[in-house]
Amino acid sequence: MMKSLSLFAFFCIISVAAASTAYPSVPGLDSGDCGLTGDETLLVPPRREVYDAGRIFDISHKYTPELPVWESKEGLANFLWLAVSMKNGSRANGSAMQIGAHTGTHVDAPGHFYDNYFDAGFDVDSLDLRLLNGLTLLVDVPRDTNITAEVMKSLNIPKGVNRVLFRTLNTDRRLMFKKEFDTSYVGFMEDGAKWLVENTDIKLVGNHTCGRP
Ligand SMILES: *[C@@H]1O[C@H](CO)[C@@H](O)[C@H](O)[C@H]1NC(C)=O
Ligand SMILES: *[C@@H]1O[C@H](CO)[C@@H](O)[C@H](O)[C@H]1NC(C)=O
Ligand SMILES: *[C@@H]1O[C@H](CO)[C@@H](O)[C@H](O)[C@H]1NC(C)=O
Ligand SMILES: CC(=O)N[C@H]1CO[C@H](CO)[C@@H](O)[C@@H]1O
Repeated sequence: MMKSLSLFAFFCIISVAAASTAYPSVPGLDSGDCGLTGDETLLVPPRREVYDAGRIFDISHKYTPELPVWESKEGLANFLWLAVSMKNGSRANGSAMQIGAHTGTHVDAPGHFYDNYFDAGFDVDSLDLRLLNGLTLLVDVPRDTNITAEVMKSLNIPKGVNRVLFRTLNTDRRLMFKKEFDTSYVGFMEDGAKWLVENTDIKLVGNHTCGRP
């Protein structure tokens, strides 16, 4: 038992250093908190965002009632409830939730934009897991523009790079922490997306990939 405790403490130190430089943490989530208080009677859930000294990052946003929802002012609101509870005599606590599949950190299925793909059953399970996991290039996009063909060209992303996470003005504006959906978010313009497909080896794009008309 003691051995596994010190291992947790070790991970914790690493994640504090790495998380502060690599990814804006979720507010209210202290990534330095490794769930150990020294007092073993006090239970604190371990929540880590960085693993193995930066080999794996958890970049998902926490689902909270304030998380923005597409074109809504209300945010996610009461999406989670205790359907059965021990306090009411059940053997276990069981939560239920209701959210749109396009909410928070998610991947778009091929059927999201193409009806024929939807009808043919191209759901997220049809995506290649090898593509969804692995080495990813984090690229900073100039903050005064949407992602156009010209911007894509200027980023000079080398051939052979398959996964790219685009960090944009959205991050600086902390849009994912604003309850009211903000339509002025930065995203790919159609010519930017076309340039990417025609001139790079990128197969996985992180963040806003919705083409603007
Ligand atoms: C179980 O549900 C009760 C409410 O009925 C709650 O007070 C308690 O914290 C829950 N326990 C766990 C382990 O989630
Ligand atoms: C327990 O059951 C009562 C009566 O059905 C209900 O009003 C209450 O919300 C329930 N509490 C929980 C935690 O499930
Ligand atoms: C990106 O495009 C959106 C929609 O046209 C616009 O509201 C926003 O201001 C643009 N952002 C930048 C930085 O140009
Ligand atoms: C990695 C990255 O750029 N994430 C950003 C995606 O866009 C939201 C806003 O919609 C930002 O809050 C994220 O930081």
